[in-house]
Amino acid sequence: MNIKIADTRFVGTAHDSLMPLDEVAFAGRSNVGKSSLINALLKRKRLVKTSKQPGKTRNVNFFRVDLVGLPSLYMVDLPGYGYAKVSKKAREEWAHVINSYLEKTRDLKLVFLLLDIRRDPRDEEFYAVAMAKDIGVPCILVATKADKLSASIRRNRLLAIGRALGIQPVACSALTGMGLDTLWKAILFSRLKKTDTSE
Ligand SMILES: Nc1nc2c(ncn2[C@@H]2O[C@H](COP(=O)(O)OP(=O)(O)OP(=O)(O)O)[C@@H](O)[C@H]2O)c(=O)[nH]1
Ligand SMILES: [Mg+2]
Repeated sequence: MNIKIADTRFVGTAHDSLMPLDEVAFAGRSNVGKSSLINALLKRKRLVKTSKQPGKTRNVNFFRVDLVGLPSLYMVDLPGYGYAKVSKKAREEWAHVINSYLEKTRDLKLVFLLLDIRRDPRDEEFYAVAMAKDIGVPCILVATKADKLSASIRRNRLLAIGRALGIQPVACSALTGMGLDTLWKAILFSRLKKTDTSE
């Protein structure tokens, strides 16, 4: 896939001041690798801050991506859920931030739901899949940190996760670049489809 990126930049944490463009959101548990995946897709090392300390991303962060020969879009880094040490208040705040994003967005074309390839899906993942279905946005399951496993264990994990959630995951690694091409194809395809069916 020959995607040419002309420019990428952080443009804010709220829709209010932004011009409308297609959005692709990255959702998933804290520390699963959302920010790293955006950096990898955009071939940038430190556009999005990553951290060994979970719960780093608290806001909805918009990154504008200008592509050569294709319309611009936003990659939307959502705050990570399910960090065990976070208080009830922080969890409620998280739900509020996500819900107000979903209420405001008009241009969400695709959700990447990230899950660490070594972990089994839990309530939050089932909930996120159901929510995407509810709002009518295609959801692609991304099994992150696939570089941590050998090929045979990786295959077994993908099958197990796929069986549990009813969606076949794409194995990805921000480190080796595995799966990134497939994600770019999904981004391009989701935008084409919407354009075709618009009035
Ligand atoms: N081996 C490996 N490590 C990864 C990969 N992606 C992310 N990591 C590591 O996982 C940790 C968390 O990555 P982040 O990208 O900050 O995770 P996040 O989902 O944005 O986390 P929050 O912002 O807290 O929700 C960092 O130490 C990353 O270096 C990957 O593909 N392979
Ligand atoms: Mg992050």
